[in-house]
Amino acid sequence: MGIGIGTPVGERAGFRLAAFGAVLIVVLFAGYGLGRLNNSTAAASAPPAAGTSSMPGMAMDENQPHAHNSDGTVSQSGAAMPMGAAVGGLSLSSGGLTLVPGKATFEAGKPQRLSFRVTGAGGAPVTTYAIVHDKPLHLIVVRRDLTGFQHLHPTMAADGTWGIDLTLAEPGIYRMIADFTAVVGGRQIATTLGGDLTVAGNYAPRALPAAGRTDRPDGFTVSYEGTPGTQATQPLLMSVTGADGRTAKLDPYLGAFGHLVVMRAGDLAYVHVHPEATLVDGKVKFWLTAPSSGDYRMFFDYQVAGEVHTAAWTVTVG
Ligand SMILES: [Cu+2]
Repeated sequence: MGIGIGTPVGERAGFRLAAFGAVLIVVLFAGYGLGRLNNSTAAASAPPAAGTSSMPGMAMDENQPHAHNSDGTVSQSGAAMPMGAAVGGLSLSSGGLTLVPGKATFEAGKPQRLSFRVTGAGGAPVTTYAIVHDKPLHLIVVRRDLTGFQHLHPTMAADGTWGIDLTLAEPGIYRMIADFTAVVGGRQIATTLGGDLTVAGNYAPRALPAAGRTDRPDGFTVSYEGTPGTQATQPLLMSVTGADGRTAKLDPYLGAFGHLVVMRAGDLAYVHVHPEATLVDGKVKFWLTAPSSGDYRMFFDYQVAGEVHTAAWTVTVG
């Protein structure tokens, strides 16, 4: 993700409209994050400007904290936030695009190629995607009981077929959730589509772990401060402590110091949140509005010494 010195959003907007075509080419070939669509107005985002506050209706900086919504909009803290964040991943189709999985049945514990396409009007596969957080498409796979979380990055063949080797460890029904920004006819469509994958066998669903603030993945101690709610956007601060008891040195991962995926128990509604561009006292700061009351599982991906780890917590939103 590019780091640059920008001008205020208001000034950039005029330039952006004039130079949209040129910026789009730079973005697609140089790997800068594209600004997400907002109210169907295509606008490419210049590299983020430190201290810039975005306004509703303006293009968003991918490096500013924000949440991706299912309707192709992006909610950003600092902007007027709707009550209860929009959710995605609940449907095969949204925003005029459809997820078309290949073989969706797997054998427990056996690696198998997962392939799928995203089609637009008339069933033609989409082949152009914006790079968002260093990747053209982010794929989340999780079992219906919210175990077995995986965050993957498939690759696309020229004909628009995505593929990745996937192992589903245990029997059950899994959800695949594709999070991407398609470029169709010069328009960007940011959306999140979801479909089922099944593993035959004796499915023994696990109860959601008790709500708590500390998880210990791979020898780290990972905690969060803050209380997600539905009425307002709340800050969440994640801290990562190494086995030596010291604050771990986080590496940027996919253009941010961490990625937070929040999934609702009961329907696996998906909210993906990115943090503020800089650490706050060594902690990763997110802003989150819960889409409703209920139980959630939060998955926090972070990177230390070149390796990605995932902490997870159960959160009950009142
Ligand atoms: Cu990803």
